[in-house]
Amino acid sequence: MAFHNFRNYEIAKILKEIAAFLEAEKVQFKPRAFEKAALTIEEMEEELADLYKKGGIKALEEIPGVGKGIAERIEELFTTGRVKDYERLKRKYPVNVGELTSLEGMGPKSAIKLYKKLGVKNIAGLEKAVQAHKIRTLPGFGEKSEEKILKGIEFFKKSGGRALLGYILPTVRLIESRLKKLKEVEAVTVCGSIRRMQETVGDIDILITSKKPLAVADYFAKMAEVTHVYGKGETKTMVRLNLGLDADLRVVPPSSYGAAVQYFSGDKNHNIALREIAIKKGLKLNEYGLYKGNKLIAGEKEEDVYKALGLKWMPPELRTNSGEIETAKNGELPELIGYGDLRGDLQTQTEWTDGADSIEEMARAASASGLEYIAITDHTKRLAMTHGLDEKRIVKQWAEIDKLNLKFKKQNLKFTILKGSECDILKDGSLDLPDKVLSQLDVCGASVHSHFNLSRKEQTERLKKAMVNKNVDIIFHPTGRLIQRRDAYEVDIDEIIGFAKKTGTILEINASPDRLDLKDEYVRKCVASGVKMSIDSDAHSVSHFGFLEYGIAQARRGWATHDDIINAWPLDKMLKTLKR
Ligand code: DGT
Ligand code: CA
Ligand code: CA
Ligand code: ZN
Repeated sequence: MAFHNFRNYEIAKILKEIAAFLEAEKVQFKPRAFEKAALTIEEMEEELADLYKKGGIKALEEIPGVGKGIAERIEELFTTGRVKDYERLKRKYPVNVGELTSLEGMGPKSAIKLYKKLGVKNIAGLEKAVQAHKIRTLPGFGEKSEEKILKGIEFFKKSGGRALLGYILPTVRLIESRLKKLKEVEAVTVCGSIRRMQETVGDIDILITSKKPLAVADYFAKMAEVTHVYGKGETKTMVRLNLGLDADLRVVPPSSYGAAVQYFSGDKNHNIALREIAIKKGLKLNEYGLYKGNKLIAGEKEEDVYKALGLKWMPPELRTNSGEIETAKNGELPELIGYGDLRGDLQTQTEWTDGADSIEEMARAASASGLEYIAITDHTKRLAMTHGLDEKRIVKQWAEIDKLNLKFKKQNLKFTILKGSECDILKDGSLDLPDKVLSQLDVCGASVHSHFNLSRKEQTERLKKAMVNKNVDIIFHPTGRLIQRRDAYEVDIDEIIGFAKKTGTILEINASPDRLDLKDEYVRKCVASGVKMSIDSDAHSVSHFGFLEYGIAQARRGWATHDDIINAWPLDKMLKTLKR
């Protein structure tokens, strides 16, 4: 029987929608059960598809919060590719919940409520309702939510259907590894914005060489993730994936493979600049190769194309035509921080606040992923919804950390847990915990979670006041943006970077896929100013340490080296650079 591969986040999304539909139907209890199951599944590390293949429906029922009814629906999804109940409810409520819930703060429940009360079916309909001020009069909404919705709509329009890298990369890698295993495939490279590890991705560009291109095209078009085939042929196959993105598979001859990989890796501006260099040398560059007249002088390997143009090969993350070509000409490209270079992680949350796992579980997961140390940085009391730590609870946490470090020592586990905090910066720039507490930490991060709308001057002063505190080592997610959902707050970034240099404050590159804050442009400014940075996962569960890769990518796109990133250093050296 055919197996339909659905990833955990897709299953969770469907369950959440079912919950909202059932609530609209005024069904009792069930909505809550579906919602809880969705939350559990979202957080799970193991893919349900794998669990199901190994242990069938029994294995699904063993998941806490997943009862028989829900397990049956997941099984239906795997075996038939759909859930009948869900399809029926979707017909009854013809509203594009997926699109509406892509707006910040809009859950499936609100989406369906808007449909029931106002007939809103999608974002276009929602925009009309907002413009007619119909939202503010609805119970449970109001003027503030109307404004928020409008902001969300503006963001949606700007983002133009791009996906977060962190959201799609696991699936892209799965597809890549399956293609690699095919005997008809000789080489595979995922190019485009994904190879450059850009924070968002418009589509997926895959290049292969193969002697049996049609067999590969057939395989590609029939993958479980494919929802539509635009075209299929010897040289190009184009499909739509259930990720909501298109993927192109191009087949090129081995003699052109390097040139094609170069061309389709881009970016466009980098390519245009290379082409100009070729023209100046009396050569012609395109996706088939570098030519002198009709003679191919480079094409098989990407390195050869660069070399023939008088350039060193450069990591794809640098290719934006923002100085990398000139630098490569002079042979002075930076030695970028490597994907395996991090030794520690300086921002993690645990079940003491809004994290899902215990300190010990987080530490062991970090150790298993190759790290040598982590800082536990739970939120502080102002963030009451996360059950933020006050003076008393943080002292209790230290006792547990001491105990665990001792336990690890006895077990010969070379791993250190650091006492830390993600201390809230209050409106006036003072901190949410007193200095006599903060001074006892190993590492203290501080961040803004409120009053995003201060003037540029006030916000800058607020951050500077926190930075001048000698107990504050790192500013976490320094600009507060959420990609495609919330703009950065107004702040004078040059002033902040200058002040970080002056006060010896570290600025964070938050690796969470929707933050990536600092962004690449600002990382580059820090590098130029000699301001040190940390790359932190901001993990809220054991499965989040994988985020570090996106933070490293962002650092690389900002030209950062090993020397710029303090948690790439051994623990002792890292601690010595902190202010305390
Ligand atoms: P995306 O898909 O919007 O996230 O960004 P890319 O960079 O993957 O762009 P895409 O998929 O449109 O094109 C893939 C690569 O093909 C791109 O990185 C560079 C190359 N390319 C596309 N259009 C042009 C062009 O007009 N001129 C040149 N020289 N190269 C181009
Ligand atoms: Ca692309
Ligand atoms: Ca493309
Ligand atoms: Zn935070």
